[in-house]
Amino acid sequence: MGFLAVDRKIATIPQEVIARANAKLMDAHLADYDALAARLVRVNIDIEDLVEKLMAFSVGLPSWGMVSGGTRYARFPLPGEPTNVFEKVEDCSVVNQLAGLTPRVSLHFPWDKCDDYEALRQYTQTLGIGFDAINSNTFQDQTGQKRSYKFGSLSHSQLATRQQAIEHNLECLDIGKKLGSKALTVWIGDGSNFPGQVEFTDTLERYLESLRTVYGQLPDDWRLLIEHKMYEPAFYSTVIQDWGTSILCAQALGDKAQCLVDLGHHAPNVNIEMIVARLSQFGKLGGFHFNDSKYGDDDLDSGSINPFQLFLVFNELVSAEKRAERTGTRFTPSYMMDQTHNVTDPIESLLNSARAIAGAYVKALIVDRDAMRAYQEDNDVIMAHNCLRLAFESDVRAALAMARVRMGGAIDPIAAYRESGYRAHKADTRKARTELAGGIV
Ligand code: RM4
Ligand code: MN
Ligand code: MN
Repeated sequence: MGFLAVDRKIATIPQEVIARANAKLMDAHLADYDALAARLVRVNIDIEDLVEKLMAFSVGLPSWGMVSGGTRYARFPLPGEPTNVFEKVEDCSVVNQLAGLTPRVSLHFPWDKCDDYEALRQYTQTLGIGFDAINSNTFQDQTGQKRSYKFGSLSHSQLATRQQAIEHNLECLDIGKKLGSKALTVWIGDGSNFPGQVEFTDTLERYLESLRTVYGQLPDDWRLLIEHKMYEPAFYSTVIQDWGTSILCAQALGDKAQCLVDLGHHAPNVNIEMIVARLSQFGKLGGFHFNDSKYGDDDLDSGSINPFQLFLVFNELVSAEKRAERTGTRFTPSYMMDQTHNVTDPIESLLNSARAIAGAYVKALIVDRDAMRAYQEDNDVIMAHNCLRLAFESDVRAALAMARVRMGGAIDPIAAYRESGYRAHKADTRKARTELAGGIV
């Protein structure tokens, strides 16, 4: 099999560094690729189709995940981490260069505020990166802010606080329009910590009323993504606590409102892949925040804890894609990551995550759906289940590596990244991020 590196015009890591790293692994990679191709031929799958699909697949990076995060207790900064949105975008382009598949960044305001959005747009474009959904933040107070969000934002009991939260979302829309984003993700921390603290119906009613104003200003080709979360920071009740409330709100608002599923925002053991199926069946699956978790909203690297769940989610996505093809409808959820990197270099975590997400997608693509359907009709449980198991247990790494190589990326992204000395160089040239306070991101 040949090897066709795209000549990328812009690269943050010198392309010869990647080429040198790849040269060491190329023979083994091509042998693995041929072996995988031969195995897939036996089940009537052309590996070239898979690589093509992979190259067309993409997932957005979280700007807030580019810096080292922390827990409630502490944050341990990483020398060379970005200190502003331009540097965050620069690191995103490194991830994209090495791993491919991550050509967009999702910004979070006011964290990513800057003085010149046109300059940001142009800079981002030269690095081959585009903008995914813009995220608003009314779950924290910002310096100089008139009213506090301590007791809520879009659902706050006082109109003036709700108004302030609405205005922040409208400002996010304006920034997003300047940058060329096409979606606004709204996640609120509103809720209560004690029974009796709020009236459930009133808070949701106020939330909807506020969001209607934001929705009213949404351009026609945008969508409003509603992100639910079971708890935290509100520990007794959350206003948008689950996908049920999320879909009700999306339906009440209109066609441009859809639901965003963050994998870490559910109770343990919840069947998330089924939520995905339900939302897509009713045209309300708008996007994802990929991450992994063991206990709560841990924001760990995608695929690091429960790769089978990630695969099952993609199994539903591929089946929804196929249904859309059959019915001539559009199915275009926005895939994004939402991770916090407390003890790893964010670039390395995101490289691993891109591989895990794309891997789950390819495995979902090789599920023998016709056979599975026949077994389902026949109630042949073990064989239907095995259609999933066999796909999940396949080693598809060579297909992923080939997609990366063809996009100018690395066979082993982390090895190439380490060989480049990128972070050490940034530690010398970027100013240090000093605030040491705890905090999720
Ligand atoms: C929340 C939620 C949001 C993200 C913030 C930082 O838990 O996942 O998507 O914007 O964290
Ligand atoms: Mn999220
Ligand atoms: Mn979260």
